[in-house]
Amino acid sequence: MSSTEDLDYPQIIVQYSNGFLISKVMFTACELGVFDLLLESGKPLSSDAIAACLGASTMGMERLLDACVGLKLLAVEMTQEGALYRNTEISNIYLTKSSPKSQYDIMMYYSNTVYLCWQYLADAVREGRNQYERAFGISSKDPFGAMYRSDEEMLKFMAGQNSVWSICGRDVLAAFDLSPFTQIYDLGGGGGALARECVSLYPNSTVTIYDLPKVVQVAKEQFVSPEEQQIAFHEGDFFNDSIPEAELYILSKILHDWDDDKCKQLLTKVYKACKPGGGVLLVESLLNEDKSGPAETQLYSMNMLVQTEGKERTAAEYSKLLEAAGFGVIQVRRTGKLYDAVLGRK
Ligand code: ASE
Repeated sequence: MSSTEDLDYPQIIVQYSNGFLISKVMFTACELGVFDLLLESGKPLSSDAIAACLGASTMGMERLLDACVGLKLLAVEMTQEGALYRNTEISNIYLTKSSPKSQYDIMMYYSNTVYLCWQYLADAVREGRNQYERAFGISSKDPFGAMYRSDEEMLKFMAGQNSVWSICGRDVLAAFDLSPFTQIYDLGGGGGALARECVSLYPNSTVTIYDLPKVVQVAKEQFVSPEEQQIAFHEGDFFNDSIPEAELYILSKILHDWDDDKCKQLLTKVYKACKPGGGVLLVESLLNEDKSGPAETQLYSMNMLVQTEGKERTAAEYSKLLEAAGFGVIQVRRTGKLYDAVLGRK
């Protein structure tokens, strides 16, 4: 019998109960700058030295560091001067702020924003709607009005979304040969990390990030440099403003924010704007057709419940939405990573 089936010691239940403790330890070590300090120092450090550098208690820091060792986020070696801590390879790559593949920003968004919404998961399930009113005392009518309730929150969201593309962007863009499309719009492209991956993978393409004016402003100021000449911007609200003509539209983690009606409305608009022979690329985390998994996607769908008006969907569900909007040939590619790709052609 495998440990997950042992009824005397239900390993899986214990593991799931402790799941949030694991997340919070990792988020906290990131937030306090443990991994950054150990990267910069270039040599293993004692808990006293780490605590002193980061302005933390020695007692609290030692416990946090030991927990990170247990979680394999740090390594420890015993010396005559006592225990010395260093980053593991994976921590250097993904948990330090400065690494090109850093997941720091998405973790800070999870730890400080998503976490607070999940406090009201039971209410979200009872009511079938997001929990901004309970979590932050703000109206939940317009989810992006709520998510972008301050410039700081908007920036944290944009940075968080960008960090995801540093690990998944290439795979979703390479899932199809997009080289025939040179004129591309990334609708809701935010901080531009996916646009950047796109122009690097397809050097003949130009990607225009279409997003709300305040998002575009921050993207220009903080995320995309003017030297990146293959990336352009267009300010607008894709539900209420016009969408310019292009060969390919990328909708990356957009449809999962909205209900079927809004998705059809947006896709119909995209279809009308699209050049004949062009297409739309949906980048989403796909549920299995019987909705039996993947667990990560199911959990993301719970997150869409507490934070948005949308849900994660199956490939067949996305295909139906695309067909309803007029798109013809529809192809699905699973990447084996968090996000998958669906291409619809006009
Ligand atoms: C959205 C994406 C996210 C809207 C709200 C969000 C993410 C977190 N909150 O389009 C990133 C993806 N992660 C999850 C849990 O869905």
